[in-house]
Amino acid sequence: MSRYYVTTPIYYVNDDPHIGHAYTTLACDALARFMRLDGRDVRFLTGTDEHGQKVEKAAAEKGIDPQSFTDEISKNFRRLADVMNFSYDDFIRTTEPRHIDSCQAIWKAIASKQSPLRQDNIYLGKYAGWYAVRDEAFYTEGELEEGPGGKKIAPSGAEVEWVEEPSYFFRLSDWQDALLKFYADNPDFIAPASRRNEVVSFVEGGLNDLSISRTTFSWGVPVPDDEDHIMYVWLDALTNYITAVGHPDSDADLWQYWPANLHMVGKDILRFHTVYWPAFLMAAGIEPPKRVFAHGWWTNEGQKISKSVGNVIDPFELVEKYGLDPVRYFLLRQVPFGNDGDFSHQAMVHRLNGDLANDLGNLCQRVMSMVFRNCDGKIPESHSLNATDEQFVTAISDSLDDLRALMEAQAFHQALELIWRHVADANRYVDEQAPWELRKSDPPRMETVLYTLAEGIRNIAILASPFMPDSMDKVFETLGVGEAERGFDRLGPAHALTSGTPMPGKPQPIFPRFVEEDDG
Ligand code: ME8
Repeated sequence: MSRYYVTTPIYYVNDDPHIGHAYTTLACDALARFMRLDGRDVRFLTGTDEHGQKVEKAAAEKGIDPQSFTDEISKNFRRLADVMNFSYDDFIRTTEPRHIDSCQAIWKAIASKQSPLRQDNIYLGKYAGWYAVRDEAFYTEGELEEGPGGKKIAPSGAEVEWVEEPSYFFRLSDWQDALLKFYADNPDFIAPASRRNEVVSFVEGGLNDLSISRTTFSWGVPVPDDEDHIMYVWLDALTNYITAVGHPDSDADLWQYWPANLHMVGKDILRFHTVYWPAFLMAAGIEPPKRVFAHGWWTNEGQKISKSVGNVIDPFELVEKYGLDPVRYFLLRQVPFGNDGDFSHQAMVHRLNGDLANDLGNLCQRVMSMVFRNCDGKIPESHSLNATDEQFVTAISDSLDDLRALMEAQAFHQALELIWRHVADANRYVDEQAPWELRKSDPPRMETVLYTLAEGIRNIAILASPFMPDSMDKVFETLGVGEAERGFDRLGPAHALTSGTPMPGKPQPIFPRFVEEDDG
């Protein structure tokens, strides 16, 4: 069975989860569910990034020791994953012993080997330069801008501070050609294409050696054989992706999942994943991941989301207000994946009442209610299907190849568009066949039409379930489709519904319309 290993970024525990975190993990969840239904052996990893100055500072501000602080906040990310119905296989925390061991092992592996220019990969020096705690990143003078009050600001908008301390360096500058060759040999490594160009020109511009240890605080993984230093939090964090599949034990069963098929990240952390990470791995003698996709940024009603503006979107509140699957649908449908997107109440309600309540919800409710009322609460006989009936259903099952290609490209919005074309076809078929008019004039034809529609809905539900698993499970239950019969191998006429299967009860609407509360 072919393996599929997909990862989310591990989120900083300096603050509570927000819509951006939910978004990235949701995209991975839809992929993981899709690949599982497609018969692949999936490993889906998420977790929390718990070391570093930013987390240490946040704990100190609350007057709590960093370990207890991270224990608390990490739970909120796990709760988010559960509330959002994320099907992760492992939740890693960088404070776990397995991860500390793995970080020290990668450090030793890098240090024990030479760079392509035959120098030590790691050397001791002194860092004197700018650091942004918010980004946990080093910046050169040339990258900084003048902010309000003459303060120096990183391109991300984060404030920087001057840091001078002894530090180990990774000889990143020696890896420039190896990286450029890797990008050229693996054209799909960085997606979307515009991001790829951005990274290639950055690396072509030349690379500085990277400071990979800190000495002025202590919340981190100790550098092997030098207790004055802790490892730079990004080297620590990136290593989570291999820790979780057994590193440094290359005999572990889990190690079969490496290299990862996909690291999903936001555009803010592209450079760490496509420059530093493959360089660290090559230096340690480990194969780099197959692909990194950097998605875009959400704003709230046109405004940048920020705590100081007070417009942070709480994913728990969204789910409470609109329902889980509408939120899952909206986030993946509204914005071409890779682009920036804007969250607005109006757009959310428009999708919920349009695509979900009207198009898919009404289709299911109309058809299932007619079956329930007119066919004795059982899946009707199919009698003889004509060419229109057959084409209507097989067009749905035959679209799996196209859908798979879209998912492999992380084009979630197009995948949903494709499924919704089937929904539109189904609604057209209902209107054209008008089963309600056949009830008296031609009852067997009415049964055939309702059977065909139920079968169309079954196929649509299989394709849509990676995106909206709970709602599609309700559809399967109404149709009497068992849990083991919901995979992609059940698509198409060979596994069609069995006539006479009883429906469990009166069908209930799956997507109720969102009605504005009357303020007046
Ligand atoms: O960067 N829109 O963690 P982090 C879309 N610990 N996505 C958003 C978003 C927004 N407005 N805001 C955040 C870190 N995200 C590191 C990662 S990985 C080895 C270490 C998402 O908590 C997006 O995926 O700051 C972004 O990359 C991530 O949250 C940053 O999460």
